[in-house]
Amino acid sequence: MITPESVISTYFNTSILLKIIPFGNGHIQSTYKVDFETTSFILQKINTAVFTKPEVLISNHLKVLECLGQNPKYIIPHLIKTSTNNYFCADDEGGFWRLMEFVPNTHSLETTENPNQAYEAGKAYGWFANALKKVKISDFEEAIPRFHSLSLRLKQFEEAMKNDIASRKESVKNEIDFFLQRKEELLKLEQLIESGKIPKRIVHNDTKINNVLFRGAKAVAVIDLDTTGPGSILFDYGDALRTIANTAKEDEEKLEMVKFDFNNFSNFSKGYLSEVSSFLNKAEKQNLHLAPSLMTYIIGLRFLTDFLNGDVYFKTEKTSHNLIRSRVQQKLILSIEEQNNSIKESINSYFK
Ligand code: GN1
Ligand code: MG
Repeated sequence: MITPESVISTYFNTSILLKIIPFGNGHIQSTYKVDFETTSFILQKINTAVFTKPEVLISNHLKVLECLGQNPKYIIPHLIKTSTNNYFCADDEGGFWRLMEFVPNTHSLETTENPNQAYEAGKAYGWFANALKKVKISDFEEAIPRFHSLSLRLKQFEEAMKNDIASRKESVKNEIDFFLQRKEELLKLEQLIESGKIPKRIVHNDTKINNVLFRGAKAVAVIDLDTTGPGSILFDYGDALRTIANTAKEDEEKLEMVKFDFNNFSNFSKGYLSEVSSFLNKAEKQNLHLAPSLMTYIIGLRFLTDFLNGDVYFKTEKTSHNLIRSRVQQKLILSIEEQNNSIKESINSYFK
């Protein structure tokens, strides 16, 4: 049987291995921390049902590192080669593994604890977009095609409703209505992205708060390049605010705790926009304020779709986990809607 230990033996002599433990809170990959006496690594088994071309993850990752050159301002963990000089390990059971550097003395956050963390995360993700602004889009392949395409996500949602495979549709009528009521408005925004008025860039595509690593109060690393590739700056800006400005966890059951915090929003924006504002075009600047709703909507819709499909995509720890996550996104959208004008004004004031 293939175990993390047996995989590690294709990289190193395991006689000096101390321990391997499950690590992190990812919803897709299986992640382990591998400890040796003096160093540690992150081992991941790629979910090949989600990433059907796992080699693409490797080539995109290497491309990012190449573009950033020596000593980038923030740490991006490097990939480690096996003893036979491969950047991944394909096991005998069809599993696909990769090993990365572990960034010592850092921690990740599930929610923002203070406005400075929001600012720091903004600087880090803004730096990432800035550092990759000149790369050739065609050098990257989409690990998951049309990952943040609203029309694709709506199609999958409609399909899930039609099939109602887990017989849950009746129980989530209100949630379904919530998303259906808002789709037309957001599809207009997608149109600007599809038409190229809002340009394609190489972006991270999964800018949750927990994909920035902090050392003390400072953001020092950007991790999880799984979906890095073609996308829009709106995706990264909006998806980051979805967790960074959320006063509660992504799966908070007490919905009254979920709010879009204006202070964290403006601190994140200050950091992010200081890095990207010099190269954004007019359409990007004019539509940035819609990004938090768009991304919170897309991910909330994906959670609801997975709930309807019987929880087959995201890892879940309880029966209603995806529904809870979706409800949190809905609550957040309501809170964003209440503050729409101030959000727009605040963003506009950066560009004056
Ligand atoms: C997934 O596995 P993780 O936590 O890095 C998902 C993201 C969602 C996120 C929601 C490949 O990311 O798109 O925003 O969950 N990744 C994939 O927390 O679907
Ligand atoms: Mg991810």
